[in-house]
Amino acid sequence: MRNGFPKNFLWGGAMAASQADGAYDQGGKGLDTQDLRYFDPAWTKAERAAKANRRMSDAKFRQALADTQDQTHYPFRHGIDFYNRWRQDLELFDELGIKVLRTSINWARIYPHGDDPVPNEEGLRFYIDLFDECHRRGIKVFATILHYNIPVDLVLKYGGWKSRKTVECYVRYARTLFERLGDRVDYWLPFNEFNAGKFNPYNGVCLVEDQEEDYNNAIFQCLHNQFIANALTVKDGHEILPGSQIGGMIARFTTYPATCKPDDVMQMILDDQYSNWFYLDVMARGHYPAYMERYFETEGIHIHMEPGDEAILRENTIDFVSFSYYFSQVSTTEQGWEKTSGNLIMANKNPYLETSEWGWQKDPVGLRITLNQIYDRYQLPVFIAENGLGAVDRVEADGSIHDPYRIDYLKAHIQQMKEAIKDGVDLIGYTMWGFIDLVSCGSMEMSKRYGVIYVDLDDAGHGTLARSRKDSFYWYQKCIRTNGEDLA
Ligand code: BGP
Repeated sequence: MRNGFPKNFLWGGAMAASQADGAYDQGGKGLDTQDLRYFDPAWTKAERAAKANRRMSDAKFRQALADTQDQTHYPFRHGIDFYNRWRQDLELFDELGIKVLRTSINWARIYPHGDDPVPNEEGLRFYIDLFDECHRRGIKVFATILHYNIPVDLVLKYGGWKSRKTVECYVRYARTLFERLGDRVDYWLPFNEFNAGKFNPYNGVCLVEDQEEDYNNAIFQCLHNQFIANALTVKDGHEILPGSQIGGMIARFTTYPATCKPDDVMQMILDDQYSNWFYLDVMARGHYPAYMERYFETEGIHIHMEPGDEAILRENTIDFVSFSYYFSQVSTTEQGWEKTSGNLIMANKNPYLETSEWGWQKDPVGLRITLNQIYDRYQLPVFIAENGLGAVDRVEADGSIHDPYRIDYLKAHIQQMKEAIKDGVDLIGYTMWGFIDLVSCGSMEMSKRYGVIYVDLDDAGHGTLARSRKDSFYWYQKCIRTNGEDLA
């Protein structure tokens, strides 16, 4: 039995370009789809949670294209200005002791319009410098090739992921990264949270609901195109960089039957298939699972495949499995079950669990369950690409930030990771989400903070942007230093 974390375990931190980098109009970057998401700092808590305010619409999309100078209502345009502050930030990351940095590359920095004839050298330079500096400090790089945001022009010109033209542009973009960034990257992830395409279609596949005649069908067509883009990227990556590690990722919605009633258990199996396994099954097993045929028939979904698609999927499967983990939920056939929020979805409530301030159900044991389920299903190395607690932090008069709630959350989850390793799971890394505060993806607030590093910025984009260490910084630093042994 393996007792404790392996010697070379990859402790790290995760972030994403659209939520951190800002500098939306610097360095030759083109406008991207996340730059268009509208937020009003004056919204009440209920308004911030309202689906209509979070989701993209045709009117909002058009308005955002016209509002090119406004940053107050478009928080992804400023992020935490990592683009201009990364050198100082890396000093702090190094002090924290992380072994790996997970961040995403912004497609619109490399190809501003998506289909440009040549890449933007200034964009490539940014990543070359950033990743070289990580390596110089002994920090490995886990690069997400696409964390939601695509160049807006691909949506305007080709309909985004509905079109094979976008697949072509994406594959060329990824090939440029393999060729130009090469072994500056240690782990590659073609797509963040693959199932986001279904559960948050604007983020995942850049669809605007009221622009679509058959929204659900368009979602699955886009997903198919992304599966092909993913497999072709695995192929190119393996050819250009032999031995490279290329993974697949989902937002994991761990689910339990609400009762031991057989109908609830069956519902759990179906929920798991449709919301989780489908996406990993295609990427890791290389084909559409049989259970989806029934789903597609019931839902009237028709996916257009091109000759050769099945072989592309079959021949180019992923090397490791990763996922984000924030909550669990229950499955039931009972109508009217109480709901609560969760990452990307509304979840059925579990009476045994407490929730975060945003209603997400905290479930450390669920992480052990998930690790066992995933490893058992795929027998591939597993990487926890995201996990963390979004909370409101208070800065004391002396500048300190006491966040015992975050320490408790991380501790409980890391303890369960340790248990999963004892269970035999080949867990290779953990990149804590938003280890430096950044703009929330779902609610677009700055006040929903995940970091062990605090960033002085409010929801309206005001603040000095100064970075400081929370209590959890010192806790995570010790955890990493002792390879997960000292969690006190
Ligand atoms: C995941 C995304 C991240 C991140 C996280 C937390 O779905 O990959 O980008 O933001 O969720 O979500 P939120 O920011 O909505 O709290």
